[in-house]
Amino acid sequence: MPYFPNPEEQLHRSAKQDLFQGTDFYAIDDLLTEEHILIRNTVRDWVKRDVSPIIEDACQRNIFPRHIIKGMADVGAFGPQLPAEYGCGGLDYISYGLIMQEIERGDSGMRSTASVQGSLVMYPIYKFGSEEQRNKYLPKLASGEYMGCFGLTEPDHGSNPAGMVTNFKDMGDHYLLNGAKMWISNAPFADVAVVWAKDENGIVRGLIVERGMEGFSTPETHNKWSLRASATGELVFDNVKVPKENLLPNVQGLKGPLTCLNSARYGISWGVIGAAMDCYESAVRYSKEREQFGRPIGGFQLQQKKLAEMLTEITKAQLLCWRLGVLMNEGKATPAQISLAKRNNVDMALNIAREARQIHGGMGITGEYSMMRHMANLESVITYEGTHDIHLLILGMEITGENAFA
Ligand code: TGC
Ligand code: FAD
Repeated sequence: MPYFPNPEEQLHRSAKQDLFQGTDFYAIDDLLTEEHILIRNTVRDWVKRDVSPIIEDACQRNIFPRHIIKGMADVGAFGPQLPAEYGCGGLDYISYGLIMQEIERGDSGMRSTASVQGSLVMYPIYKFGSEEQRNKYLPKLASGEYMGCFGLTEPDHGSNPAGMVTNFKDMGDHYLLNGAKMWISNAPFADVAVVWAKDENGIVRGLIVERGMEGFSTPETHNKWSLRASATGELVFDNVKVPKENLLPNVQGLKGPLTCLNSARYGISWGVIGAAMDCYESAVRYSKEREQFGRPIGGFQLQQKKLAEMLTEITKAQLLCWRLGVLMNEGKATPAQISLAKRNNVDMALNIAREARQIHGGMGITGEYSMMRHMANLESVITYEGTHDIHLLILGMEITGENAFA
């Protein structure tokens, strides 16, 4: 993937007008503040201007459009929910959700870049890092000067991260890190990696690994059919000497990475509503324009059923997210509540992408429309940050008290 250097002019800018309006059947805007709406509209305008025209070409050609990082930082997509004193947004969780929604409306891969940076790299440094680490990394990550990635998954440990084998030894004046991580978003270009590894007592700890450290490499993962505008790779640690000051001091155990996932999974719950709305609105327009048997296909009951069910599911997902956002703001949201929203909303968006694709007939499989791209992207989204099955089991444990993982 030619993600770097990636001059903007390499990408074809489509002249097709982006007609997205935003779906709001239950006047959910009335539940938002003026600031929320301003933030959402700012990101929506940016996506229309800078993402929509290039995203189809970037995906088709498997290019991460690196030039948009600055714009993403300028609209406040990196760590919007973290304190302003570190150069972050100082916003609430509903603002964060709305930002993710608008970016994923453009493309799930773009939202991935923002989610990883904000929830999986900046958040752990803020929550579990020392004051020195916060001051060193957060302002640069917020501005996009540094990009980060999050290494939890390993080749043999995906759903079960507790089994990880990546480890580090205390060598007196530094740590020696060995192992490998797989399926890591942003890895091929990241400046810093938040890496979860076991210490000599088998306790999971977080380390900040920087590009350029000897023995650290980030080979890219090729031939993806999904998230083609997002760069994915491995993190390989071959006797990497990590300075002691790069250990995150304030967390031990698997709850460290899982706490970060709560924030990222929450963002995904909102993000996928964006992808679903994009597919739904496109299907509504097409159903009014496309005529068969002498009338618009939107006049046929079968197509109306599809559209009515899409609108119903989007509206339910929006209400779910809004309420979850309030609970997040109050510090009351539980991991199981977040699992329910991530699981429900991703599945909802994937179903809508499939149905909307059908409404577009043969045209639906082309890059003229966004559904096929959203559909392929959402196959990753339903797998990462905990698979659809894993979130069901988390809910099952919450309901019954029985742990199906053990
Ligand atoms: P278990 O024994 O249940 O828990 C271990 C410790 O963690 C605590 N805990 C949590 N803490 C905070 N938030 C949560 N959601 C938590 N869930 C559990 C728990 O209380 C315990 O704490 P302590 O103090 O007692 O030690 O753990 P388990 O080994 O049985 O596993 C549980 C399971 C399967 C639910 C969990 O491991 C899991 O969620 N697996 C899915 C893995 C996953 O989501 N990986 C994501 C990788 S990152 C990624 O995909 C990024 S994609 C980004 C993008 O591109 O957008
Ligand atoms: P497995 O865990 O092997 O699961 C395979 C199947 O078995 C799934 O259907 C699963 O639901 C099922 N299964 C597993 N255990 C059980 C069980 N106990 N009961 C019932 N069914 C079960 N990881 C990171 O750390 N950082 C990243 O930035 C990151 N980015 C990613 C980007 C992409 C594009 C993708 C595809 C993945 C990314 N991941 C990342 C990894 C992702 O989190 C894992 O793929 C995911 O957690 C699933 O792990 P796995 O692929 O090993 O599947």
